[in-house]
Amino acid sequence: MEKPALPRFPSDFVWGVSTASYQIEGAVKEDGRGPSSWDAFVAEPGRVLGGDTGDVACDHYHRYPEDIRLMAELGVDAYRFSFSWSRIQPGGTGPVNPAGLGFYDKLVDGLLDAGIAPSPTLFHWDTPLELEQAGGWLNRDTAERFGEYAQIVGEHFADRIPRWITVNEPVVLTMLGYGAGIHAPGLELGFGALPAAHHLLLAHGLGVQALRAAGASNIGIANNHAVTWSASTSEEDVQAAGLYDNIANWIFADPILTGAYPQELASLLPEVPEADMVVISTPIDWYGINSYNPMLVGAPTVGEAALMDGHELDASLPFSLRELQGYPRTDFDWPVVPAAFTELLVGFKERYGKKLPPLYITENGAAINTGVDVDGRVPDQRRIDFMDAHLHALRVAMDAGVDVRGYFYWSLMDNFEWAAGFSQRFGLVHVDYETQKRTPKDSYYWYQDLIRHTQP
Ligand code: GCO
Repeated sequence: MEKPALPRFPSDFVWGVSTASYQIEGAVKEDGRGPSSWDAFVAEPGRVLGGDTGDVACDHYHRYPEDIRLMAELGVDAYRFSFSWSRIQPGGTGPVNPAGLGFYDKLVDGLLDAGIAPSPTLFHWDTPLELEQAGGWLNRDTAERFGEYAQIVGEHFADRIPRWITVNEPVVLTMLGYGAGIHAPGLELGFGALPAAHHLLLAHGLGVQALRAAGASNIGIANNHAVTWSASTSEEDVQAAGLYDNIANWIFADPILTGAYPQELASLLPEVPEADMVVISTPIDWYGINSYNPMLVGAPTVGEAALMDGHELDASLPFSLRELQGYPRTDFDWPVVPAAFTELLVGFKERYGKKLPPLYITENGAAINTGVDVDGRVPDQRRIDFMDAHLHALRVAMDAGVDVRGYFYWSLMDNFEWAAGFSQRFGLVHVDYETQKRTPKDSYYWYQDLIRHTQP
C-alpha cells in the first residue's frame, strides 16, 4: 500500500520531545538533591503499580550525554525537560544546592553544543517534600516559594535558555494528587482540592513575573486539555459534561488567558483576591497544550464507579467518566481519536480569539508497549500511526487558522509513568530498565524522517 504522504509543516516549525525530572533522572539521593513529594509517595505500599519508583528510572542524571546524542541524531530543534526543584533548593526554599544547579548547567550546555534548544519546565509535579509537608499546593506560601525558585533559576539560565515553561498540568496535580489520591501527595479531597488549582495558577503567574525580572523571555505554561463529549443529549449528561469541561479545562485556561474563572464555577471556587487574578493573567508569550485523547462524560452512574486510568474515582462526584468506545486504543487503554485533537485546537481559537497567544503542543503521545524483537528492532507501527494521524489532525487545525508553532512528542524515551510505574512505554526510544540500554524504535526513525522532510 502506498505510504501516506508525511504531513507538511512550516520550515520554522519547532520539533521537539518532552520528558520530566522525576520520570527519567533517578539519582534521587545524589549530590544534595532533597526528597520530593513523589519520593515519599512511591514509598507508600500500593501507591505505584509493582512498587516501582523513580529511584533509578532512566538514570538520565548520569546518562544525559548519551540521551543528548540520541536527540541530536533524531534531529529535534528543542528538548522539553523539567528542573527538579528539590535538586536546586533541597528544602524548596533557602540556599541553592550548587551540585544541583551544576547538573543542569551540564545538561543545558550539552544541549546548546548539540544545537538543541533547552526548553525546560520549572515544575513537573515533584514538589519539595518539606513544602508538601507544610501543606503543599493547598498552602498559598508554596506559590510564593515557587516565585523565589523561579527567580533563582531565571537568573542562572536566562542567557542560555530560549524557551520557558512555568508549571506542568496543574489540572492533573490538582485532580489526581489532591482530589482523587492517585498521584502524590495522595489526598482524596474531591472538590476540596480546588485551592491547589488556584495556588498552582498563582505560582505560574509569580513564575512568569520572576522569570521576566531575571531577563528570561519566551515564557509559557503546559496545560493538559481534552475535548469533553457528553455521553448523551440528555440534560443530565450534558450538564455533567459541562461541569467536567469547566473543571478539567477552563478553570486552568480562563484565568491565564482572560483573568477570570468561568462564571459557572463561581459557587465551587474559593474566594480569591482580585490581585491574584492580575498575577495569574500576567501576559505570556505562548500557551502550551498537552493533549492525548477526548473524554466522554455523563451524569453519575449509580453503582458504577467512575474510573480514571483504572483507578476508581469518588462515586459522589457530580459526573462520571465513561469509556469512549469504537476507537483504536493505546496499551494504556486510552482511545485514539485524532479528530478530537483538531476539535480541541479549533475550540481554543474560537473560545479565546485574539486573547490566545501562539500555541505549542507541549505533549502528545501514546503508550505502545512493544518490546525489542529478535532483530534488535522495536516495530512500534501503532505509535507511528498515532503520530501520523495526530500530526495530520494538527495540520487541519493550522489550516483552519490555529497558530501552532511547534510539537513536542511525549516522550523521548520510555520512563516512569507515575502510578503506572514502568508498565507503560511512551518513548521513541526503548529503555531496558535492567541494563539501561537505549534502543531507538521504528517511530524514532519515522520522526527523524519527518523532521528532515520538514526542516529547511
Ligand atoms: C502528563 C504528564 C506526563 C505523563 C504523560 C503520559 O501529561 O500526564 O505531563 O508526565 O507521563 O502525559 O501520561
